[in-house]
Amino acid sequence: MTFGKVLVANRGEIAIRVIRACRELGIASVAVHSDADAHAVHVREADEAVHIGASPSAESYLKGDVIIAAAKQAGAEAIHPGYGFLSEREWFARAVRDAGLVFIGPPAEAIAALGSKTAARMLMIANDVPVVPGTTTALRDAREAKETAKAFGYPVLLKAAAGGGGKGMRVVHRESELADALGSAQREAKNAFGDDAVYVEKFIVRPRHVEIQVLGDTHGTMLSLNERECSVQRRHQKMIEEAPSVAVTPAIRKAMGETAVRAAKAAGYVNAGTCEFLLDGDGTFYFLEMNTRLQVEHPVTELVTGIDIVHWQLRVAAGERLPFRQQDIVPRGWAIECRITSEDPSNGFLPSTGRVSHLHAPSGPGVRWDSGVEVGSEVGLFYDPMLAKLIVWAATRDEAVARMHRALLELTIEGVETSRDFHLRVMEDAEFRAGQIDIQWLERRLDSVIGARPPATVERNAAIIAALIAERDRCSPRRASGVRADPTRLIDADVWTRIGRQEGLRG
Ligand code: MV4
Repeated sequence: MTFGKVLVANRGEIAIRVIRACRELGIASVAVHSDADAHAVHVREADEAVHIGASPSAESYLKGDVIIAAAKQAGAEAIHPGYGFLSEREWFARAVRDAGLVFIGPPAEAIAALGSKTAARMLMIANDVPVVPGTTTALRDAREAKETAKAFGYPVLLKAAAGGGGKGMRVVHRESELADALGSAQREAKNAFGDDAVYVEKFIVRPRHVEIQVLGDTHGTMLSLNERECSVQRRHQKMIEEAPSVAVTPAIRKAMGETAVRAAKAAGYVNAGTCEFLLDGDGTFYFLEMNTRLQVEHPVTELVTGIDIVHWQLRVAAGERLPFRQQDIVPRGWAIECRITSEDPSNGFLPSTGRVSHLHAPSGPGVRWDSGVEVGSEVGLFYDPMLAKLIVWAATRDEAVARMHRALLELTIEGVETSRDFHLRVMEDAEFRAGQIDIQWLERRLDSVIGARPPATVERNAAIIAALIAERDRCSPRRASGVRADPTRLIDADVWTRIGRQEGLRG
Protein backbone atom coordinates (compact mmCIF):
# COMPACT_ATOMS: atom_id res chain seq x y z
CA MET A 1 0.00 0.00 0.00
CA THR A 2 1.32 3.40 -0.88
CA PHE A 3 -0.30 6.81 -1.02
CA GLY A 4 -3.40 7.94 -2.91
CA LYS A 5 -2.00 11.34 -3.77
CA VAL A 6 1.46 12.96 -3.49
CA LEU A 7 2.50 16.59 -3.92
CA VAL A 8 5.81 17.10 -5.73
CA ALA A 9 7.53 20.19 -4.29
CA ASN A 10 9.94 20.75 -7.15
CA ARG A 11 10.24 21.58 -10.85
CA GLY A 12 12.06 20.46 -14.00
CA GLU A 13 13.39 17.00 -14.67
CA ILE A 14 13.24 15.79 -11.06
CA ALA A 15 9.58 16.77 -10.65
CA ILE A 16 8.83 14.80 -13.83
CA ARG A 17 10.89 11.86 -12.55
CA VAL A 18 8.80 11.72 -9.36
CA ILE A 19 5.51 12.22 -11.25
CA ARG A 20 6.42 9.27 -13.49
CA ALA A 21 7.08 7.06 -10.46
CA CYS A 22 3.75 8.11 -8.94
CA ARG A 23 1.90 7.21 -12.11
CA GLU A 24 3.59 3.82 -12.29
CA LEU A 25 2.48 3.12 -8.71
CA GLY A 26 -1.08 4.34 -9.25
CA ILE A 27 -0.55 7.44 -7.11
CA ALA A 28 -2.14 10.75 -8.18
CA SER A 29 0.37 13.60 -8.39
CA VAL A 30 0.09 17.30 -7.62
CA ALA A 31 2.61 19.68 -9.20
CA VAL A 32 3.41 23.13 -7.86
CA HIS A 33 4.65 25.98 -10.01
CA SER A 34 5.81 29.57 -10.07
CA ASP A 35 4.77 32.27 -12.55
CA ALA A 36 7.67 31.43 -14.85
CA ASP A 37 6.70 27.74 -14.85
CA ALA A 38 2.99 28.18 -15.65
CA HIS A 39 3.50 26.26 -18.92
CA ALA A 40 6.32 23.97 -17.77
CA VAL A 41 6.37 20.25 -18.61
CA HIS A 42 6.07 19.13 -14.98
CA VAL A 43 2.83 21.09 -14.62
CA ARG A 44 1.27 19.34 -17.59
CA GLU A 45 2.52 15.88 -16.68
CA ALA A 46 1.03 15.94 -13.17
CA ASP A 47 -2.62 15.09 -12.50
CA GLU A 48 -3.13 18.49 -10.85
CA ALA A 49 -1.12 21.67 -10.47
CA VAL A 50 -1.14 24.50 -7.94
CA HIS A 51 0.31 27.97 -8.51
CA ILE A 52 2.45 28.86 -5.48
CA GLY A 53 3.92 32.28 -6.27
CA ALA A 54 6.20 34.53 -8.26
CA SER A 55 9.17 33.38 -10.33
CA PRO A 56 12.05 33.79 -7.83
CA SER A 57 12.51 30.56 -5.82
CA ALA A 58 12.26 32.50 -2.56
CA GLU A 59 8.72 33.46 -3.54
CA SER A 60 7.60 30.02 -4.75
CA TYR A 61 9.60 26.77 -4.50
CA LEU A 62 11.07 27.79 -1.13
CA LYS A 63 7.71 28.74 0.41
CA GLY A 64 7.27 25.72 2.65
CA ASP A 65 4.10 26.98 4.33
CA VAL A 66 2.41 27.73 0.99
CA ILE A 67 3.40 24.29 -0.34
CA ILE A 68 2.10 22.49 2.76
CA ALA A 69 -1.19 24.43 2.49
CA ALA A 70 -1.43 23.42 -1.19
CA ALA A 71 -0.91 19.75 -0.26
CA LYS A 72 -3.65 19.89 2.40
CA GLN A 73 -5.98 21.71 0.02
CA ALA A 74 -5.41 19.15 -2.76
CA GLY A 75 -5.87 16.21 -0.39
CA ALA A 76 -2.31 14.89 -0.79
CA GLU A 77 -1.03 12.59 1.95
CA ALA A 78 2.68 13.14 1.35
CA ILE A 79 5.21 15.57 -0.12
CA HIS A 80 8.23 14.59 -2.21
CA PRO A 81 10.79 17.42 -2.09
CA GLY A 82 13.07 16.27 -4.96
CA TYR A 83 16.58 17.75 -4.61
CA GLY A 84 17.63 21.32 -3.86
CA PHE A 85 14.96 23.78 -2.69
CA LEU A 86 13.38 22.45 0.55
CA SER A 87 14.75 18.91 0.37
CA GLU A 88 17.33 19.21 3.15
CA ARG A 89 15.66 21.76 5.39
CA GLU A 90 15.05 20.25 8.79
CA TRP A 91 12.28 22.75 9.54
CA PHE A 92 10.40 21.77 6.39
CA ALA A 93 10.56 18.03 7.13
CA ARG A 94 9.26 18.84 10.62
CA ALA A 95 6.52 21.20 9.37
CA VAL A 96 5.29 18.58 6.88
CA ARG A 97 5.03 16.02 9.67
CA ASP A 98 3.39 18.51 12.05
CA ALA A 99 0.77 19.19 9.35
CA GLY A 100 -0.16 15.50 9.44
CA LEU A 101 1.55 14.74 6.12
CA VAL A 102 4.42 12.39 5.26
CA PHE A 103 7.77 13.89 4.23
CA ILE A 104 9.21 11.54 1.59
CA GLY A 105 12.74 11.54 2.91
CA PRO A 106 14.53 11.04 6.23
CA PRO A 107 13.12 12.10 9.62
CA ALA A 108 13.81 15.74 10.55
CA GLU A 109 16.03 14.46 13.39
CA ALA A 110 18.31 12.65 10.93
CA ILE A 111 18.65 15.79 8.78
CA ALA A 112 19.59 17.68 11.96
CA ALA A 113 22.11 15.06 13.10
CA LEU A 114 23.96 15.26 9.77
CA GLY A 115 23.68 19.01 9.22
CA SER A 116 26.59 20.23 11.32
CA LYS A 117 29.87 18.85 10.02
CA THR A 118 31.65 18.81 13.34
CA ALA A 119 28.67 17.13 15.05
CA ALA A 120 28.44 14.62 12.19
CA ARG A 121 32.19 13.90 12.50
CA MET A 122 31.76 13.17 16.22
CA LEU A 123 28.80 10.89 15.51
CA MET A 124 30.79 9.02 12.84
CA ILE A 125 33.89 8.60 15.01
CA ALA A 126 31.69 7.17 17.77
CA ASN A 127 30.33 4.63 15.24
CA ASP A 128 33.64 3.47 13.72
CA VAL A 129 33.09 5.38 10.49
CA PRO A 130 36.48 6.60 9.21
CA VAL A 131 36.62 10.38 8.78
CA VAL A 132 39.53 12.48 7.53
CA PRO A 133 42.01 13.05 10.37
CA GLY A 134 41.24 16.39 11.96
CA THR A 135 39.38 18.11 14.78
CA THR A 136 35.74 17.83 15.80
CA THR A 137 35.48 21.24 17.42
CA ALA A 138 35.87 24.76 16.11
CA LEU A 139 39.30 26.39 16.27
CA ARG A 140 39.48 29.13 18.88
CA ASP A 141 42.36 31.10 17.43
CA ALA A 142 45.42 31.01 15.15
CA ARG A 143 47.59 29.60 17.93
CA GLU A 144 45.31 26.60 18.39
CA ALA A 145 45.09 26.23 14.59
CA LYS A 146 48.90 26.10 14.35
CA GLU A 147 49.19 23.46 17.05
CA THR A 148 46.57 21.18 15.48
CA ALA A 149 47.87 21.68 11.93
CA LYS A 150 51.36 20.74 13.09
CA ALA A 151 49.99 17.59 14.71
CA PHE A 152 48.22 16.43 11.51
CA GLY A 153 50.94 17.67 9.15
CA TYR A 154 50.64 20.03 6.15
CA PRO A 155 48.84 20.49 3.85
CA VAL A 156 45.69 20.99 5.90
CA LEU A 157 42.22 22.12 4.94
CA LEU A 158 40.19 24.61 6.96
CA LYS A 159 36.47 23.93 6.74
CA ALA A 160 33.34 25.71 7.96
CA ALA A 161 31.50 23.60 10.56
CA ALA A 162 28.16 24.73 9.14
CA GLY A 163 29.44 24.38 5.60
CA GLY A 164 28.90 22.37 2.50
CA GLY A 165 29.60 22.79 -1.18
CA GLY A 166 33.11 24.07 -0.61
CA LYS A 167 32.20 27.43 0.98
CA GLY A 168 34.52 28.57 3.75
CA MET A 169 37.21 26.06 2.71
CA ARG A 170 40.91 26.99 2.58
CA VAL A 171 43.88 24.78 1.73
CA VAL A 172 46.93 25.71 3.79
CA HIS A 173 50.34 24.46 2.69
CA ARG A 174 52.55 25.96 5.39
CA GLU A 175 52.34 27.51 8.81
CA SER A 176 53.08 31.03 7.57
CA GLU A 177 49.79 31.00 5.57
CA LEU A 178 47.63 29.69 8.40
CA ALA A 179 46.59 32.81 10.29
CA ASP A 180 45.39 34.68 7.17
CA ALA A 181 43.60 31.61 5.83
CA LEU A 182 41.81 31.11 9.15
CA GLY A 183 40.62 34.73 9.17
CA SER A 184 39.25 34.60 5.64
CA ALA A 185 37.63 31.16 6.12
CA GLN A 186 35.90 32.46 9.26
CA ARG A 187 34.66 35.59 7.44
CA GLU A 188 33.37 33.56 4.50
CA ALA A 189 31.66 31.06 6.83
CA LYS A 190 30.03 33.90 8.79
CA ASN A 191 28.72 35.45 5.56
CA ALA A 192 27.51 32.21 4.02
CA PHE A 193 26.08 30.40 7.05
CA GLY A 194 25.84 33.01 9.82
CA ASP A 195 28.32 30.91 11.83
CA ASP A 196 32.08 31.49 11.82
CA ALA A 197 33.04 28.10 13.32
CA VAL A 198 35.96 26.64 11.36
CA TYR A 199 37.78 23.37 12.03
CA VAL A 200 40.80 21.68 10.50
CA GLU A 201 41.34 18.45 8.52
CA LYS A 202 44.33 16.87 6.85
CA PHE A 203 44.13 17.81 3.15
CA ILE A 204 43.77 14.71 0.97
CA VAL A 205 45.64 15.29 -2.29
CA ARG A 206 43.99 14.28 -5.58
CA PRO A 207 41.32 12.00 -4.17
CA ARG A 208 38.32 10.67 -6.04
CA HIS A 209 34.82 11.60 -4.98
CA VAL A 210 33.01 8.31 -4.52
CA GLU A 211 29.60 8.13 -2.87
CA ILE A 212 27.41 5.28 -1.64
CA GLN A 213 23.66 5.26 -2.23
CA VAL A 214 21.77 3.87 0.74
CA LEU A 215 18.14 2.93 1.03
CA GLY A 216 16.38 2.13 4.28
CA ASP A 217 12.87 1.33 5.48
CA THR A 218 11.13 2.01 8.80
CA HIS A 219 11.52 -1.65 9.88
CA GLY A 220 15.28 -1.54 10.42
CA THR A 221 16.56 -2.57 6.98
CA MET A 222 19.31 -0.35 5.58
CA LEU A 223 20.96 -1.37 2.30
CA SER A 224 23.93 -0.15 0.31
CA LEU A 225 23.13 0.21 -3.39
CA ASN A 226 26.86 0.57 -3.98
CA GLU A 227 28.98 3.39 -5.30
CA ARG A 228 28.88 6.18 -7.81
CA GLU A 229 32.03 7.85 -9.11
CA CYS A 230 31.47 11.62 -9.17
CA SER A 231 34.98 13.02 -9.61
CA VAL A 232 34.28 14.85 -12.88
CA GLN A 233 33.17 18.14 -11.37
CA ARG A 234 33.91 21.81 -11.72
CA ARG A 235 33.68 24.26 -8.84
CA HIS A 236 31.71 21.69 -6.81
CA GLN A 237 29.23 21.21 -9.66
CA LYS A 238 29.22 17.60 -10.81
CA MET A 239 29.22 17.24 -14.59
CA ILE A 240 29.49 13.49 -15.21
CA GLU A 241 28.77 10.57 -12.89
CA GLU A 242 29.13 6.86 -13.36
CA ALA A 243 28.53 3.55 -11.62
CA PRO A 244 30.46 1.55 -10.71
CA SER A 245 33.83 3.27 -10.13
CA VAL A 246 36.99 1.92 -11.79
CA ALA A 247 38.82 2.57 -8.50
CA VAL A 248 36.49 0.50 -6.34
CA THR A 249 37.46 -3.16 -5.92
CA PRO A 250 34.96 -5.69 -4.54
CA ALA A 251 36.72 -5.39 -1.15
CA ILE A 252 36.48 -1.58 -1.12
CA ARG A 253 32.83 -1.77 -2.26
CA LYS A 254 31.97 -4.08 0.61
CA ALA A 255 33.84 -2.02 3.22
CA MET A 256 32.51 1.31 1.94
CA GLY A 257 28.97 -0.04 1.70
CA GLU A 258 29.07 -1.40 5.25
CA THR A 259 30.49 1.91 6.45
CA ALA A 260 27.71 3.88 4.73
CA VAL A 261 25.05 1.63 6.25
CA ARG A 262 26.63 2.13 9.68
CA ALA A 263 26.71 5.91 9.17
CA ALA A 264 23.06 6.00 8.09
CA LYS A 265 21.92 3.83 10.99
CA ALA A 266 23.89 5.97 13.46
CA ALA A 267 21.95 9.02 12.28
CA GLY A 268 18.57 7.26 12.54
CA TYR A 269 18.24 7.45 8.78
CA VAL A 270 15.28 6.17 6.75
CA ASN A 271 14.54 6.43 2.98
CA ALA A 272 17.14 7.18 0.25
CA GLY A 273 20.37 8.96 1.14
CA THR A 274 23.98 9.25 0.05
CA CYS A 275 27.24 9.02 1.97
CA GLU A 276 30.05 11.00 0.33
CA PHE A 277 33.58 9.68 0.62
CA LEU A 278 37.02 10.73 -0.52
CA LEU A 279 38.95 7.77 -1.90
CA ASP A 280 42.72 8.20 -2.12
CA GLY A 281 45.22 6.47 -4.38
CA ASP A 282 45.88 3.66 -1.86
CA GLY A 283 42.23 2.68 -1.60
CA THR A 284 41.79 4.41 1.77
CA PHE A 285 38.41 6.07 2.10
CA TYR A 286 37.13 8.80 4.39
CA PHE A 287 33.52 9.76 5.16
CA LEU A 288 32.88 13.39 4.24
CA GLU A 289 29.17 14.05 4.69
CA MET A 290 25.77 12.56 4.10
CA ASN A 291 23.33 14.05 1.62
CA THR A 292 19.86 13.61 3.03
CA ARG A 293 17.95 13.67 -0.25
CA LEU A 294 17.44 11.97 -3.59
CA GLN A 295 20.38 13.02 -5.75
CA VAL A 296 20.60 14.24 -9.34
CA GLU A 297 22.77 11.25 -10.27
CA HIS A 298 20.50 8.53 -8.79
CA PRO A 299 19.75 7.06 -12.26
CA VAL A 300 23.22 5.54 -12.72
CA THR A 301 22.60 3.48 -9.58
CA GLU A 302 19.14 2.51 -10.83
CA LEU A 303 20.59 1.26 -14.11
CA VAL A 304 23.31 -0.92 -12.57
CA THR A 305 21.21 -2.30 -9.68
CA GLY A 306 17.83 -2.57 -11.41
CA ILE A 307 16.22 -0.92 -8.38
CA ASP A 308 13.87 2.01 -8.94
CA ILE A 309 15.00 4.31 -6.14
CA VAL A 310 12.06 6.72 -6.46
CA HIS A 311 9.51 3.89 -6.34
CA TRP A 312 11.10 2.68 -3.12
CA GLN A 313 11.26 6.19 -1.67
CA LEU A 314 7.49 6.35 -2.05
CA ARG A 315 6.89 2.83 -0.80
CA VAL A 316 9.10 2.98 2.31
CA ALA A 317 7.67 6.42 3.16
CA ALA A 318 4.25 4.72 3.20
CA GLY A 319 5.64 2.14 5.65
CA GLU A 320 6.40 -0.74 3.29
CA ARG A 321 9.22 -3.14 3.99
CA LEU A 322 12.14 -3.37 1.53
CA PRO A 323 11.97 -6.84 -0.05
CA PHE A 324 15.73 -7.02 -0.77
CA ARG A 325 18.66 -8.26 1.26
CA GLN A 326 22.20 -6.95 0.82
CA GLN A 327 23.23 -10.09 -1.08
CA ASP A 328 20.45 -9.41 -3.63
CA ILE A 329 22.17 -6.18 -4.67
CA VAL A 330 24.46 -7.26 -7.51
CA PRO A 331 25.79 -4.55 -9.80
CA ARG A 332 25.49 -5.33 -13.50
CA GLY A 333 27.19 -3.48 -16.36
CA TRP A 334 28.13 0.19 -16.44
CA ALA A 335 26.13 3.43 -16.42
CA ILE A 336 27.21 7.00 -17.19
CA GLU A 337 25.29 10.25 -16.79
CA CYS A 338 26.01 13.60 -18.46
CA ARG A 339 24.30 16.68 -17.11
CA ILE A 340 23.04 18.73 -20.03
CA THR A 341 23.05 22.32 -18.80
CA SER A 342 22.26 25.65 -20.45
CA GLU A 343 25.84 26.80 -19.99
CA ASP A 344 28.40 27.72 -22.61
CA PRO A 345 31.60 25.74 -21.91
CA SER A 346 33.55 27.74 -24.51
CA ASN A 347 32.65 30.90 -22.59
CA GLY A 348 33.57 30.00 -19.01
CA PHE A 349 30.31 28.05 -18.51
CA LEU A 350 28.36 31.29 -18.71
CA PRO A 351 24.62 30.60 -18.25
CA SER A 352 22.75 30.88 -21.53
CA THR A 353 19.09 31.88 -21.85
CA GLY A 354 16.52 31.63 -24.59
CA ARG A 355 13.68 29.56 -25.97
CA VAL A 356 14.30 25.96 -26.98
CA SER A 357 13.53 26.19 -30.70
CA HIS A 358 14.54 22.70 -31.74
CA LEU A 359 15.10 19.55 -29.72
CA HIS A 360 15.98 16.05 -30.75
CA ALA A 361 16.39 13.69 -27.77
CA PRO A 362 18.69 10.68 -28.09
CA SER A 363 17.12 7.23 -27.89
CA GLY A 364 17.92 3.67 -28.91
CA PRO A 365 19.47 0.81 -26.96
CA GLY A 366 20.57 1.60 -23.41
CA VAL A 367 19.68 5.31 -23.50
CA ARG A 368 17.64 7.20 -20.90
CA TRP A 369 16.69 10.86 -21.30
CA ASP A 370 15.41 12.56 -18.12
CA SER A 371 14.49 16.03 -19.29
CA GLY A 372 12.66 19.04 -17.93
CA VAL A 373 12.35 20.85 -21.24
CA GLU A 374 10.64 20.56 -24.62
CA VAL A 375 10.44 22.67 -27.78
CA GLY A 376 9.06 26.03 -26.70
CA SER A 377 10.47 25.94 -23.16
CA GLU A 378 11.84 29.26 -21.96
CA VAL A 379 15.21 28.91 -20.26
CA GLY A 380 15.74 31.83 -17.90
CA LEU A 381 17.96 32.66 -14.96
CA PHE A 382 15.55 32.00 -12.10
CA TYR A 383 16.50 28.34 -11.58
CA ASP A 384 19.30 25.81 -11.94
CA PRO A 385 20.75 25.59 -15.48
CA MET A 386 20.36 21.81 -15.74
CA LEU A 387 18.00 21.11 -18.63
CA ALA A 388 18.20 17.34 -18.77
CA LYS A 389 20.24 14.29 -17.89
CA LEU A 390 21.46 11.88 -20.51
CA ILE A 391 22.11 8.47 -18.98
CA VAL A 392 23.36 5.37 -20.76
CA TRP A 393 23.85 1.77 -19.75
CA ALA A 394 26.06 -0.87 -21.41
CA ALA A 395 27.78 -4.09 -20.41
CA THR A 396 31.25 -2.55 -19.96
CA ARG A 397 32.70 0.92 -19.32
CA ASP A 398 34.20 1.12 -22.82
CA GLU A 399 30.84 0.30 -24.35
CA ALA A 400 29.08 2.79 -22.11
CA VAL A 401 31.51 5.56 -23.17
CA ALA A 402 30.96 4.69 -26.85
CA ARG A 403 27.20 4.63 -26.31
CA MET A 404 27.24 8.00 -24.53
CA HIS A 405 29.27 9.45 -27.41
CA ARG A 406 26.75 8.10 -29.90
CA ALA A 407 23.80 9.42 -27.86
CA LEU A 408 25.41 12.88 -27.57
CA LEU A 409 25.86 12.94 -31.35
CA GLU A 410 22.11 12.30 -31.69
CA LEU A 411 21.27 15.15 -29.32
CA THR A 412 20.32 18.47 -30.88
CA ILE A 413 19.25 21.44 -28.80
CA GLU A 414 18.85 24.79 -30.50
CA GLY A 415 17.88 28.12 -28.97
CA VAL A 416 20.24 27.97 -26.00
CA GLU A 417 23.91 27.10 -25.63
CA THR A 418 24.43 23.79 -23.89
CA SER A 419 27.15 21.59 -22.43
CA ARG A 420 26.60 18.96 -25.16
CA ASP A 421 29.82 19.50 -27.12
CA PHE A 422 31.83 19.64 -23.88
CA HIS A 423 30.53 16.18 -22.99
CA LEU A 424 31.42 14.88 -26.47
CA ARG A 425 35.01 16.08 -25.98
CA VAL A 426 35.20 14.40 -22.55
CA MET A 427 33.98 11.09 -24.03
CA GLU A 428 36.82 11.43 -26.58
CA ASP A 429 39.47 12.27 -23.95
CA ALA A 430 42.14 9.59 -23.47
CA GLU A 431 42.47 10.11 -19.70
CA PHE A 432 38.72 9.98 -19.16
CA ARG A 433 38.49 6.85 -21.29
CA ALA A 434 41.21 5.27 -19.17
CA GLY A 435 39.25 6.16 -16.02
CA GLN A 436 42.15 8.28 -14.76
CA ILE A 437 40.00 10.87 -13.02
CA ASP A 438 40.09 12.60 -9.65
CA ILE A 439 38.39 15.69 -8.22
CA GLN A 440 40.92 18.02 -9.84
CA TRP A 441 40.94 16.25 -13.20
CA LEU A 442 38.47 18.51 -14.99
CA GLU A 443 40.07 21.73 -13.76
CA ARG A 444 43.47 20.46 -14.99
CA ARG A 445 42.10 19.22 -18.28
CA LEU A 446 39.48 21.87 -19.04
CA ASP A 447 41.45 23.89 -21.58
CA SER A 448 42.45 20.85 -23.57
CA VAL A 449 38.93 19.39 -23.39
CA ILE A 450 37.31 22.62 -24.56
CA GLY A 451 39.99 23.35 -27.14
CA ALA A 452 40.06 19.79 -28.50
CA ARG A 453 39.12 19.12 -32.08
CA PRO A 454 36.52 16.45 -32.70
CA PRO A 455 37.96 13.15 -33.97
CA ALA A 456 38.99 13.06 -37.64
CA THR A 457 36.20 10.59 -38.45
CA VAL A 458 33.58 13.01 -37.20
CA GLU A 459 35.09 15.88 -39.17
CA ARG A 460 35.42 13.75 -42.28
CA ASN A 461 31.78 12.65 -42.08
CA ALA A 462 30.78 16.24 -41.53
CA ALA A 463 32.70 17.36 -44.60
CA ILE A 464 31.08 14.66 -46.73
CA ILE A 465 27.61 15.49 -45.46
CA ALA A 466 28.17 19.20 -45.97
CA ALA A 467 29.31 18.59 -49.55
CA LEU A 468 26.27 16.40 -50.23
CA ILE A 469 23.94 19.01 -48.82
CA ALA A 470 25.60 21.74 -50.83
CA GLU A 471 25.12 19.64 -53.93
CA ARG A 472 21.45 18.98 -53.20
CA ASP A 473 20.82 22.63 -52.36
CA ARG A 474 22.16 23.59 -55.80
CA CYS A 475 19.87 21.07 -57.48
CA SER A 476 16.78 21.67 -55.37
CA PRO A 477 17.00 24.84 -53.25
CA ARG A 478 13.45 24.59 -51.92
CA ARG A 479 14.14 21.23 -50.24
CA ALA A 480 17.28 22.46 -48.54
CA SER A 481 15.76 23.12 -45.12
CA GLY A 482 14.21 19.68 -45.00
CA VAL A 483 17.46 17.99 -45.93
CA ARG A 484 19.52 19.86 -43.36
CA ALA A 485 17.70 18.75 -40.24
CA ASP A 486 18.79 15.11 -40.27
CA PRO A 487 22.47 15.18 -41.30
CA THR A 488 23.30 17.95 -38.85
CA ARG A 489 22.37 15.62 -36.05
CA LEU A 490 25.16 13.28 -37.01
CA ILE A 491 27.84 15.88 -36.53
CA ASP A 492 28.92 18.27 -33.84
CA ALA A 493 27.43 21.72 -33.83
CA ASP A 494 30.90 23.29 -33.88
CA VAL A 495 32.03 21.25 -36.87
CA TRP A 496 28.78 22.00 -38.62
CA THR A 497 29.27 25.71 -38.09
CA ARG A 498 32.84 25.65 -39.34
CA ILE A 499 32.20 23.54 -42.42
CA GLY A 500 28.89 25.20 -43.08
CA ARG A 501 30.66 28.56 -43.16
CA GLN A 502 33.31 27.24 -45.52
CA GLU A 503 30.62 25.87 -47.79
CA GLY A 504 28.54 29.03 -47.54
CA LEU A 505 25.61 27.05 -46.14
CA ARG A 506 24.95 29.06 -42.99
CA GLY A 507 21.83 31.17 -42.73
C1 MV4 B 1 38.18 17.66 1.32
C2 MV4 B 1 39.09 17.58 0.23
C3 MV4 B 1 40.38 17.17 0.50
N1 MV4 B 1 40.75 16.89 1.77
N2 MV4 B 1 38.60 17.35 2.55
C4 MV4 B 1 34.62 19.78 -1.03
C5 MV4 B 1 33.24 20.08 -0.60
C6 MV4 B 1 32.97 19.25 0.58
N3 MV4 B 1 31.89 18.34 0.29
C7 MV4 B 1 34.24 18.55 0.91
N4 MV4 B 1 35.19 18.87 -0.10
C8 MV4 B 1 36.47 18.43 -0.05
N5 MV4 B 1 36.92 18.06 1.17
C9 MV4 B 1 39.86 16.99 2.76
N6 MV4 B 1 40.25 16.74 4.01
C10 MV4 B 1 38.62 17.93 -1.03
C11 MV4 B 1 37.32 18.36 -1.17
C12 MV4 B 1 36.92 18.72 -2.51
C13 MV4 B 1 35.96 17.98 -3.18
C14 MV4 B 1 35.31 16.90 -2.60
C15 MV4 B 1 34.35 16.18 -3.28
C16 MV4 B 1 34.03 16.55 -4.58
C17 MV4 B 1 34.65 17.60 -5.17
C18 MV4 B 1 35.62 18.34 -4.49
C19 MV4 B 1 36.25 19.40 -5.10
C20 MV4 B 1 37.19 20.12 -4.44
C21 MV4 B 1 37.52 19.78 -3.13
